[in-house]
Amino acid sequence: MSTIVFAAPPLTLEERYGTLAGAGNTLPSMGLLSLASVVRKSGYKTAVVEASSLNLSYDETVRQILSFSPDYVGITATTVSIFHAAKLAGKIKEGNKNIKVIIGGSHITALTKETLEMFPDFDFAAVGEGEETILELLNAFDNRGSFDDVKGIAYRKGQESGVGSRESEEVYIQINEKQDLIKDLDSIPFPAWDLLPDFPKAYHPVAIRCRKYPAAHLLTSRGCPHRCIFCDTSVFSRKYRAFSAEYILEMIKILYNKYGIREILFEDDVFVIFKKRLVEICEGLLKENLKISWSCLGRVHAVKPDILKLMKKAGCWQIGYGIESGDQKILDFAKKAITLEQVEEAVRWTKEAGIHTKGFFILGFPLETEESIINTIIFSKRIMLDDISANLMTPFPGSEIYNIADKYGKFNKDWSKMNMLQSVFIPNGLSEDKLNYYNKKMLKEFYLRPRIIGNYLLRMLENPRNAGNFKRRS
Ligand code: B12
Repeated sequence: MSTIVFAAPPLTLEERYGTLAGAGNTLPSMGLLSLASVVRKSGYKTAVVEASSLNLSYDETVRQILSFSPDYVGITATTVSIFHAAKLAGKIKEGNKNIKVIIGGSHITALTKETLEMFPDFDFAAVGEGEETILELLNAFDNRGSFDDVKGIAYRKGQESGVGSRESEEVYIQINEKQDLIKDLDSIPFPAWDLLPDFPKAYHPVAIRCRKYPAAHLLTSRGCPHRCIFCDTSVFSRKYRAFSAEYILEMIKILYNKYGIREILFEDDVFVIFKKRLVEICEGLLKENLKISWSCLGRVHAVKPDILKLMKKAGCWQIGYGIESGDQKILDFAKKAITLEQVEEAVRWTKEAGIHTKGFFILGFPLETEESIINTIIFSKRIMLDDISANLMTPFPGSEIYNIADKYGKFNKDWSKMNMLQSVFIPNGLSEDKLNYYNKKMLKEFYLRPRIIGNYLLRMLENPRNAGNFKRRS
């Protein structure tokens, strides 16, 4: 059987978090852990090289990858890391030109053709959900079969069996039929955490999103039924599928017992929406009596006091709400399908249940004005939030706004700048300086208040690592 190494490309914390690099997130890619687990179950040799989490250089990443003598390397990339993925692919081929490089993840799924055209060192693309696709593709490689029937891939037709970049007049990008979404997510084996060197010690979330250590994150559902125009839904679509409560509790027990994990971050787009499953998870956690704390992301329209109380009892300490804007006109344009009243109510109920609240905001939507941004700043301070994150609007490939942003302002489509720190989109009537000014102002005005500073001091007393984590990489 052949060997496939999965890798996340080198992408430094500075590139992702700018001046907040010290508090950055180094959690591993759940996609790669899932893919590695799936191919291993089918008998392939595999390994995971998390260059981004471990802050590896290109040379070190390539050295580690080649040390496994792989036949194939699978790289994952979002838009901001696609150039890093291409550079890594080139360096792998310098090391061994026979290795086939497969690229997967959100960017290649959203912009398949132009990305393959731009980066010749990617031999194959996995478009969308990858578990079925990678097995079909490895099977076609190993059996020297045709790629025509492999669902969910794209490649250079006419060059697929050659190595490197053989030039041919007839070469064109072939995008095969879409892969079917996996019907029963519980059929996927548990993520291959055991393949991560130094797990969990070397992998941590953003400092302010964690209370206990060590911590791990989970994705317990795929797809989101909502239509927010800024969200890239290209990989899992709007069709919602979920792992069962039993599957999730089993994963948590493995993390708790085998790896000593004491905090879980549920990163699902829609963790709180399906109440029956949420209740089962909470009751399961209470029954198992695990000493974990956890946080999740939530939609304000989906929470009610009773479920919040149960979540608190089961260990939930923070909910991060996608609030986006404090101006209803902007929320409506963004198709967020929530009202400011719902936001206020959900945040109040969450606080009353004893759960910390974090608000995610975006500044610089189309139609945004100084007035609407000021409304957002005032709103963020008025409601009972404990933490906020305020990012500049970035129209990501795969989101509705990517295709319409040009109509509403100046849009720089340079993928390498799409890290939400730089202003790639400037709405008509605003300027880059204004956006940066208000972004800083929002954070400063929110955090430099006695209630928030007091909260932070308490959290540091509770766990001094909450302070240390900020300093670690600065
Ligand atoms: C958790 C998460 C994070 C974590 C990532 C931890 C980590 N190391 O992965 C953190 C908080 C660090 C993060 C950061 C960022 N994120 Co993020 N994140 C997510 C989130 C919520 C879940 C990702 C996940 O685990 N999915 C589950 C796994 C199973 O899916 P997957 O990774 O897509 O992998 C599957 C397929 O894509 C495919 N696949 C992927 N790679 C490969 C490779 C091969 C070889 C093959 C065959 C298949 C394959 O198969 C996998 C299994 O089906 C997604 C939204 C979402 N629901 O997916 C956003 C998302 C990926 N993030 C996004 C963004 C924008 C960012 C940031 C730029 C934001 C920022 N400034 O902080 C950074 C960039 C980080 C980076 N390294 O590139 C966007 C990407 C949009 C885009 N076009 O680029 C998403 C899609 C959110 C959205 N809906 O808009 N993120």
